[in-house]
Amino acid sequence: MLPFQLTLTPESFRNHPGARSVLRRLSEIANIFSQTAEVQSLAAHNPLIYEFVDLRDGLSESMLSFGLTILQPGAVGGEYFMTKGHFHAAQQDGDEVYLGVSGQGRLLLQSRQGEHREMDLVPGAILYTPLAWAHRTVNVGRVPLVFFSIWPSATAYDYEEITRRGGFPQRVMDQNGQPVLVPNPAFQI
Ligand code: S6P
Ligand code: ZN
Repeated sequence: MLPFQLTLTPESFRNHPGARSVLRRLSEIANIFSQTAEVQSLAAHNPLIYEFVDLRDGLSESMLSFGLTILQPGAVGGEYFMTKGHFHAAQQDGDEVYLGVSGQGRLLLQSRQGEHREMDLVPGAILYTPLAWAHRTVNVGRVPLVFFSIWPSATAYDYEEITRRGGFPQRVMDQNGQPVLVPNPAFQI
């Protein structure tokens, strides 16, 4: 492998050799939103919720993986657009760093014991997620939320545990144009 450089733009990441864009439309992640009737009403349109431009492919386990996420603005029944969220699987946990590039977001975190934290993901913010804290991002603004993430390539993913728990302890709802954290009654460890 040779040295290379990128800039913090979607185009730079998309055009990099080996980059892979993962597109998540509403139909694929419908079960993460609490308002099922509103999910149904948006089903025909099936909006793009986010794109994750992933530079994991082709990297060996001793390397770093990284990517750029572009999370669209919007809401489903008052719940802001968000990512699926994941743990990094127990046998291959790894810490992770997020860097806010543009837009206004929240990072939701939960530990394996069910503790939770929320942090602002805004331009210039550097957010450190320690091993074993699951993470989900939420766009609480009116423009796309763009952020950079970097983590050890050996890290594995666990999305199923998030589904099993009913999501994260907190949800972020739009109340009169303002993001408000509300407890998620469906959450269980
Ligand atoms: C990777 C890191 C992010 C997410 C991306 C999409 O460890 O946490 O790059 O992969 O934001 O989110 P998700 O939950 O669909 O993987
Ligand atoms: Zn992650």
